[in-house]
Amino acid sequence: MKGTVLFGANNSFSVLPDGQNLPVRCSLKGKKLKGAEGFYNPLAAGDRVEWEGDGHGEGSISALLPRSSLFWRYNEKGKAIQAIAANMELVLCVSSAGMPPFRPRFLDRVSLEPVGDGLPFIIVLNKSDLLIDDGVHERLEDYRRVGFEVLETSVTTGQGIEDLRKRIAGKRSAFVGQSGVGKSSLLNALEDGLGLKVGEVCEKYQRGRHTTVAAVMATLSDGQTHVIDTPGFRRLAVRGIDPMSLGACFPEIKRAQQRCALGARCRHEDEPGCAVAQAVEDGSVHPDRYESYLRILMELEDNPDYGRRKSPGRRSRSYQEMDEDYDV
Ligand SMILES: Nc1nc2c(ncn2[C@@H]2O[C@H](COP(=O)(O)OP(=O)(O)O)[C@@H](O)[C@H]2O)c(=O)[nH]1
Ligand SMILES: [Mg+2]
Ligand SMILES: [Zn+2]
Repeated sequence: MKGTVLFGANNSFSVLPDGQNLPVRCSLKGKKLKGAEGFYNPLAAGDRVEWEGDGHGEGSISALLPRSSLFWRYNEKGKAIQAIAANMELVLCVSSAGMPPFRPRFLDRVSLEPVGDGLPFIIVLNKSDLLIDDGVHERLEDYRRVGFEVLETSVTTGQGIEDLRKRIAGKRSAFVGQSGVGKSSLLNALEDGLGLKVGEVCEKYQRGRHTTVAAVMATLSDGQTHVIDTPGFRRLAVRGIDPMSLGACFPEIKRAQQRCALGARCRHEDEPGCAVAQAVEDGSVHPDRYESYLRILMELEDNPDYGRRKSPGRRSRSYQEMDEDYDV
């Protein structure tokens, strides 16, 4: 039989059988799951699986079915890809106007996979009831200019919740972002009975607590809209992108890079005749987006296992130093 993974970890998963509305607790059949080889974890919320009942109300999963999309992160401890949400049609990156502070560089990192995969990527600025800094407005305008959709929401005042509901209606979407920005609160605001756990933001560090330990898929009462709530990450290491393809994951850099003198060989760092550097000068690429690009480029070049081998001595800044900017 086929079913969809709602949540789970290690060897215990909640699977919703096709055509039914009560999930079944399933374990994995055997040590290695067919189809999940090479991943840090075998299954993500939203995964489609082949499973069979054990006759006592539980079941076992025998195979992972092919994924139409995957949101993943590189697990630095496990040195492997950790699957977080699967088979979604939209990715929403939730950020907040404050508590924790708006982190455009984190947002840029999150955008790479969806943009690279051609999935719609929507920026949600939650907590818009808090004072929004001019700098934040400026960056949001720039994201709109680049072509991203931006929604401003507040769980406190209800602003934007209906727009959000319309945007995700009938689709399966993944809500990602730092801890404490209000992902679970937003989903609970969409529907009363969803009951996703809401955490507090630690005043001292303005960090959210990691209340969602693994991603959870839930279905709204229309029966057609599926949402995946994911745990917040403080850091998002980027791997798995060929450094020479990175420019194409930034829509505005993609547009500019076609005019680089070196053509496809240009890394857009300090090459002569680089049209991206020119675009930064004339304002069509925001300097902060360009900075994101350069940092991620170096990170990819520094991690040859998951990208092209770097040429020695090319790095100008230490990786540690760069890290701190997106470690909220
Ligand atoms: N002021 C304000 N606080 C919010 C809003 N949305 C969520 N919060 C608070 O932010 C904290 C973290 O929310 P939570 O949903 O757990 O964030 P998550 O970690 O992204 O899932 C909680 O204390 C929420 O009450 C909002 O729109 N405005
Ligand atoms: Mg949460
Ligand atoms: Zn260039």
